[in-house]
Amino acid sequence: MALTDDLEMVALSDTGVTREHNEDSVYVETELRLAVLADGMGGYKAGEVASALTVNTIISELTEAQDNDFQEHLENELGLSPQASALEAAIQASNSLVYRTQKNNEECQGMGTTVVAALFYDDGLAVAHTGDSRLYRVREGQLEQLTTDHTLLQELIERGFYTPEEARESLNKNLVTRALGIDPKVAVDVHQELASPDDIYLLCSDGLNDMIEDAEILLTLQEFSANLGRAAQELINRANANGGKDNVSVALVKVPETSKAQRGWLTKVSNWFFN
Ligand SMILES: [Mn+2]
Repeated sequence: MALTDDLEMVALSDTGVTREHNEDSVYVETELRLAVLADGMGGYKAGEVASALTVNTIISELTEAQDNDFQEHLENELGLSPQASALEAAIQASNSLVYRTQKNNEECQGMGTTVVAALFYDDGLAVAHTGDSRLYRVREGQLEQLTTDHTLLQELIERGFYTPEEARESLNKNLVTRALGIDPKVAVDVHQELASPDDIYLLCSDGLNDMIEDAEILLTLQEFSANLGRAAQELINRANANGGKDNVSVALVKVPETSKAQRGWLTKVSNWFFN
């Protein structure tokens, strides 16, 4: 049995306190073991079209790839797993669709969207993102951000112009340098991670991490780790309590703790080594 065979997954989205529309889309597809989140932009209606198109396209492309056992994605010169490669292809497909829709419909002009997705398989996951929607992981009491924002601000931090603390106070912090739907092709960051028992993965839109500090995200996830649905609701409540200036969306995925059987086996192995 693989580590990711029995995941717990939830998704939740909220308009927030000050916005009138929710342009985020978030979904967890348990059969696929996929969590995907998109934060649309482009004004009235267009943003929500872009994010919904993206999430739906990624799900349908990956469903098809999985039905074909990822055969189309077996060969990959970048050393990506078939699942990671399929995830990237699915994001490229959604980029083309958003791009064409934007070009062909006047009311959709200028629309775009961020995306972050985690596809779990075997003992790990493929991670892909474009823009400033994030993936975090809680492991052994630590919160770690597994994606790097594609924003002007992040570029300035990397060049040493800002510390992350100064960045939080800065004005143009939401200026993304990459998004889906803007050009016929998009640059997607893709990588693979190994999972551990008890890991919690959090996908979120900037409406969460702009409103609450990483330390509070960690505390909330630890406090409510036994009830993921409650944890998701608490994160959103806290973002809204701090002003809720943007739509706020989260997806949570929990890897089961080591089963007793596995623990017995691990004890046996460690006894061989340490006795
Ligand atoms: Mn947002």
